Amino acid sequence: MIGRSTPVRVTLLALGAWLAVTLVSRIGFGIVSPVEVVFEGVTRFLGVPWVFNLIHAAPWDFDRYVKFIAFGVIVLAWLIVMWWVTRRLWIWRSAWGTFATLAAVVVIPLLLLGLGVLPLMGLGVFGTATLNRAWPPVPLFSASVAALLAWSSLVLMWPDRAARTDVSRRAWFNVMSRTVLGLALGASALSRAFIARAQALQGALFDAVRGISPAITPLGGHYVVSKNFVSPRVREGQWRLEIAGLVDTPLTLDLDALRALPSVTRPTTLMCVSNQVGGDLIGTYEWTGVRLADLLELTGIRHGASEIVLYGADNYTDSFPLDVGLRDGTIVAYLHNGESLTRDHGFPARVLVPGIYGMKNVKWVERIELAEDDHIGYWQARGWSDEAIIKTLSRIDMDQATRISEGRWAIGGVAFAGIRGIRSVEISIDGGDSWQDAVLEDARGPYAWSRWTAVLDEPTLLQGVIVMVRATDGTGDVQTEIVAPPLPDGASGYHRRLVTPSA
Ligand SMILES: Nc1nc2c(c(=O)[nH]1)N[C@H]1C(S)=C(S)[C@@H](COP(=O)(O)O)O[C@H]1N2
Ligand SMILES: [Mo]
Repeated sequence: MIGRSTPVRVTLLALGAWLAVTLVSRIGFGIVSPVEVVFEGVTRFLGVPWVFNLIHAAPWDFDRYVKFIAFGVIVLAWLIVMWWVTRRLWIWRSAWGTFATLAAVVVIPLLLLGLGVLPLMGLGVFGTATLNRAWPPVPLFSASVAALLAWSSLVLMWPDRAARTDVSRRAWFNVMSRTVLGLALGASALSRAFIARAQALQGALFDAVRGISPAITPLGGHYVVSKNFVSPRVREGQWRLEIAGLVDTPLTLDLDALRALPSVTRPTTLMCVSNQVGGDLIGTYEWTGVRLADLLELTGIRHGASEIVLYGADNYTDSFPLDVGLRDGTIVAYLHNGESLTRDHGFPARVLVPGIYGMKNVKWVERIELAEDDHIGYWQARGWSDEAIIKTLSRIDMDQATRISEGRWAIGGVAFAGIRGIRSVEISIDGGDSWQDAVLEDARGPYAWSRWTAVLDEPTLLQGVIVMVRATDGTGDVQTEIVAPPLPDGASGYHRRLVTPSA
């Protein structure tokens, strides 16, 4: 049964198992894999935008497969080297000694990687500074150690080698199983401590930076935009929401009926299409309301419906495609930050639709109509974009840095890319020649902006320094530096600001 090709087979098996575990935990649980950490680091370290250009030129979502294939090749090479080394190892006559030798072969390269190579690349210990996730690499690196130990023991126990050692399979199994168990327990305790510490440090940093936007905009702090000189006053008792058009059973709700339906609460960032680079027509409230998908569940959707048209009490209309309306984040909201909507924000109810600009988030909404064809809304008739997909934005919130420790000063701001999310934020102090990673705070939810902070050292700052910021969205696309005005589909370009130390 066991022939010459066994080591190769065992190696491939171990590699396959390892990749399977990594893929399942990535796709199923969103746990960032060491594959991505290393890939991210290598590409960033080598500064090879062409790698990404190549990947993004592919017509399908090639990106993640390239990462896994590339990393698979690296792991395979490593396994082959280890197999070669273990074959030539001096095998002691005790299970522990043999085990220690093997463990060193496996663990030392991992420690070198985690404590040496990755920090040197600026990715933090075990890659903890990457991808906005401080902890997942730690348990996964530990799992990799365990998997590789298991593999190495298989190599050791293949017959022609076993024949030359006094270590019994049972002794070997005992040692190995105990170590793997210990490793797993230790790693989970370690990573829990790590999470707590990282969160505390991060929280303290964001609290310390003066002038940074709060993650949730306090009531009254949100921008207000409407076509009206004075906001319409809608009487609660007279207000009705009609859902009509291509539905099976049209529905009319008063405010009590809307409030009685199951609701959701979501931090959602709204941004006006006319927001300038660095502008403040952006804010994040926690909105509460009923999912539009749930409302359309009640009415049914007739064949042929492809567009949702909204009508406000101020003769305002706008529309978006049906599939955008059916997104989880699209709601008919009646509370912001736990309180009834103010008149300016659309009392008694308004629509929130993540991913597209503010104008599509119709306030004082009275009628939701399913239609067959696209509809030209109020602003579209005036030349503004109909698709209105939010462009990636990043903003520096202050022009005075906060001193956080001896010789170190911090600035910060927000970044937003609609439903694509923010993967990373970088700043440049040399006009864009080089970029340094900012610390990213976890967004409060998939529809909310992310806050960032970055540290500047004193000599840089003293004379005043022009800081530039750019973000990378959740799909890996870097914010465009091409300058565009707000009309017709939103401003773009990098925000820059002269920063000095605070008095
Ligand atoms: N009924 C109605 N809804 C409207 C508008 C309007 O003029 N009338 N303005 C839109 C625009 S352009 C923006 S940016 C957002 C602003 O929402 P906010 O004032 O709650 O921040 O509302 C949108 N919804
Ligand atoms: Mo807007």
